[in-house]
Parts: sequence; structure tokens; C-alpha cells
Amino acid sequence: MIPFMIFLNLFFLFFLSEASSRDMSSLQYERAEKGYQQPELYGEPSLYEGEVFFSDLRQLTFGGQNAEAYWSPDGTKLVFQSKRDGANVDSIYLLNLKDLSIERLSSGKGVTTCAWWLSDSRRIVFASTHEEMPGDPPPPDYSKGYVWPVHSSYEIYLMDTKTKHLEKLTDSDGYDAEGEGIMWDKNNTMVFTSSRDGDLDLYSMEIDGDRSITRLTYEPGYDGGSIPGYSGEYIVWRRTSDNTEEAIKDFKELLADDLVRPSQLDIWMMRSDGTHRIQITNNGAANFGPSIAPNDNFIFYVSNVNDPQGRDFDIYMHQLRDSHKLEDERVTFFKGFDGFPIFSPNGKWVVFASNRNGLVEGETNLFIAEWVGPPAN
Ligand SMILES: [Ca+2]
Ligand SMILES: [Ca+2]
Ligand SMILES: [Ca+2]
Repeated sequence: MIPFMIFLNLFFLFFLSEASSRDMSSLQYERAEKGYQQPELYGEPSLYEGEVFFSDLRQLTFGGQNAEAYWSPDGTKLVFQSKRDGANVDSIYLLNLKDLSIERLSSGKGVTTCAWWLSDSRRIVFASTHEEMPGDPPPPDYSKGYVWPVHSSYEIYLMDTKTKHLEKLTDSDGYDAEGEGIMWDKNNTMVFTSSRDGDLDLYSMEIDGDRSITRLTYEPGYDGGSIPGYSGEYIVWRRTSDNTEEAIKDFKELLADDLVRPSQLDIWMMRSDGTHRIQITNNGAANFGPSIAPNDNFIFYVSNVNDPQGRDFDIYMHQLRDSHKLEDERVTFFKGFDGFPIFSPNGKWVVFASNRNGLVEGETNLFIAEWVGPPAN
């Protein structure tokens, strides 16, 4: 989901970014609890008034910029992106929930983003610029206004986390990234974002199939940051809200230079074959980071709707089944960034990123909480 941290630092993000009865995550996390020790320096993390759907909050990282943590299907580990230890760019890391140990997986060369596990809980995908742009990226050209880079040098790679063997999955002249979200029961079908056809759109690829590529969206303007639900039935993503001719022209001109301009984004949902699309948010705010509860009953998304000029992003819940619930419910209430919520495959735990309990301004850490809201599995 693109250098998420840039977003936080500069405040207006844009880029962001199985039918599973695999039921190990709570067990594994309980084991992790035995070895759990909050560093004294940090103190215990807090839940804030109103955060009634979370219980037993625990902090998983301590320092740097950590985000986009996603579960292995067996619930034993997370893969996430982090800028830490003095690095200027994000690398991909593995966090083992048995002992909370952390290991860097990517080489440290180039920019990386958006990792996700395959069904074997051993292989991952992530996007990296290391082949064409092994150094740090140049800063965006702000003479064009407030813009963000979408490096064409991004390609998506498949990694065996045991051997570190890398295999290139995409090879286009355009931007290829945001492969978070893989349909495990469909031969590991990945949904990703690409500018290969001159727009930004969603595409899918059966990684354990013939790896041919299917285009899922066609509307002009930014479509990206997609995540299929664990059931593989639905995909949620974000798309640009300003579809005027003028806005699309501006979008195309910037994209030709590997840039995008932050603008209002809304959350959309469709069937995993690209049909039956519906708009979920229409609130005039920046919305991103959607994910679907394991039982497909509701959606999480992240929005600054309660602080439109600021960086107080929060997690919201949108019901898909309870039609009497007209209002989306706010899940987090910390005054600062909260985002990237993702359920464990068994629906018992939620991992998210937050500025809360940071030692220094802007520090973003990963947290895990027990979900005590509406049933998610
Ligand atoms: Ca590319
Ligand atoms: Ca598009
Ligand atoms: Ca917040």
C-alpha cells in the first residue's frame, strides 16, 4: 500500500494502501502471552473510552513505523512492513506470535510494501523496487502540488520465508503492488493494483495456477488497496471519489509521471469476480484500509471523517447484514492515527496499527486486541 509511513509523517495519506476453519490463532496467541513482556519504557497500552469492541489490548512492536500486519492462515505469525533501525524505507518483516520475535525478510534494498501470506503459511508476496531502484527513492516533485509517487519499478515477488528464495510474479512497465489479500482456497489467487493499462486498476493472478492476469476494474481513476475476505467471496477496495472529466485528466497526466494526487477516496465492495460492485462510504473524507470480517457480516475501514483536516484516523465498522444499522460504528477513539485493522482468520483477534503508546511523536506500532464486538466468525 505504498510507503504508508510517508503518509503518516506528512499527514495526508493517499496511498495508502478460506472459508477458514483454521482455528489456531487464539491458541497460538495464548502461548505468546506466556512469553509476553511489555518493555518497561513503554508502559501498558491503553484502550480509550468508547473502544468497547476491543479487550485485552497488547502491543506487538516497540519503535519505528510499523503497519500493514497480516495473518498467516494458521494464525501463528504476521508479516508486516516497517521502517526501523534508522532505515529510510520500509522493509518486510515477520513477527512470530509464539515468542513475539521479529525477523527481516526482504533484503533492505529498494522500497517494499504490501505483504501477504499464501495458504501454506510459508510463502508470502510483497512488492519491491529493488531490481530497478535498489537505492532510496527520490522525493516526489511537489512543483505539481501535493503528489505521491507510484513507482513503475515496483514488481510483486513471491518469497519462500524459509529459504528466502524470490520469484518475480509481475513484469510490467507500470506500477505493480498492493498484492495484500490472497484467496487461499482459489489456488492462492492474488488481487493487486497495477498501472499496466494506463490507469490504476485491480487485477487478479492465480499464483498456484497458470499465473495469467485478469483485469477486475475498468473505471478511470484510482482503484487500489484491495483485500479479498477470507471466504474468497468478496473484495473490498478504495477508489477515487472525484470522477469529473477535469479530475480524470489530472489523474492521467500525473500517472504518466508515476504520480498520484491525494484526494477523497471511498470504500467499495464487489464479488471476487469483479461483478456486483457497491459503494460503501460516501462521507467526503479520506477512507482507506478496508477489510472484511471472516464471516462476511461486516467491513472495517479507516477514515478521518471525524477530523477531515487532520490525521486523527480511526477504524469504523460497516454492517453488511443488519440493514437496520444505518450508521457506521466507530471502533477506535485514540486522538491520533489508528488503522489497518485485520481479523485473525478465526475472527477472535484484531491486529491494527496506531500512534497510541508511542515513545516519540509519530511512532506507529502494531497492537493486538481480542474482538468482543458482533460475531466475526
Ligand atoms: Ca512494474
Ligand atoms: Ca481505475
Ligand atoms: Ca484515531
